[in-house]
Amino acid sequence: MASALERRGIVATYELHDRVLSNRSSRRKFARRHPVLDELQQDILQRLRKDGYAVVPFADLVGDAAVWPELEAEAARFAAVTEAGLAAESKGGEAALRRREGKEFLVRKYAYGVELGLDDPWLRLGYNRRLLDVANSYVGMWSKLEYVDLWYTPPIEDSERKSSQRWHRDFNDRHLLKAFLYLVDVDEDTGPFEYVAGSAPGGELDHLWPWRPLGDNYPPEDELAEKTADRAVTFTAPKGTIIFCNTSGFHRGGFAKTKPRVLATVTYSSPASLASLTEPNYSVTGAETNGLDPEQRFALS
Ligand SMILES: O=C(O)CCC(=O)C(=O)O
Repeated sequence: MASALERRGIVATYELHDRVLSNRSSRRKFARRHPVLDELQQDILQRLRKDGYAVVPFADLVGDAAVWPELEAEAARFAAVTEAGLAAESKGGEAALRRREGKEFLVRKYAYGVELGLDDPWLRLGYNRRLLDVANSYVGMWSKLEYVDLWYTPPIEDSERKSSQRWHRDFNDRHLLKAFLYLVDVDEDTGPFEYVAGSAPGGELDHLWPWRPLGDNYPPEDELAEKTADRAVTFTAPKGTIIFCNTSGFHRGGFAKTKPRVLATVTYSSPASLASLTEPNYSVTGAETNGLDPEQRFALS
């Protein structure tokens, strides 16, 4: 009973912040300082509005040729450390690998409660204006950068999908945009990300087990597959591919069979979500955000 009441309180807080409090003021901020999107960003936005996802090569969107080699090298370092840790664990040893309850099948670089400097390459990816302007335009307000991480998903022998390897909607916001950056080539055996086109709120399939704050978001896999078969997209793609998507629509991934998957992920949420349903996984050290644009400062605050 207490927990049902608590849930109702959280849902009411979310709706209040979405309609009246934080999101309204965030929408106003966006209306006052509209980003100017180039042709590629506008195209991404249109695809996001139509299907709930858009795929783009990192090099085309970010453009700065120095950034990709740095991210690739950082990712390779993380993969090497993780693989050494996994090897030690398999021999009965201990390794300081970060995992989260319920999603133990993948290893995270940061997980939760990490302090990051503004020069952190993954944080920089999250507050890069090329991505942030797409996110803010999609949600129609200044968004918050809620989560920044690098994931290593080892291949597993398990034949059964678990948690986010199964079709689900993220429970924590209807104004949600994630960007997944593949750091290795991803094929069918590498646990590709998958998405049901048109299933985000406002899409043609939003009526299927519709999104609700804190909703019951894992329908039976076979029923969902039956109803959405022709709309499910599997993102096999080379490294250096960004997948933007609203994960309040149906998605799944990370069911790696024979090869590890390495990807970076950043999440943009509305302020209402942070007021009720989520917490950022990082804090920024040094309070050095003064040199950033107001949109970036807001995203990191
Ligand atoms: O690992 C994947 O491909 C799925 C990730 C996911 O479900 C999420 O980030 O919400």
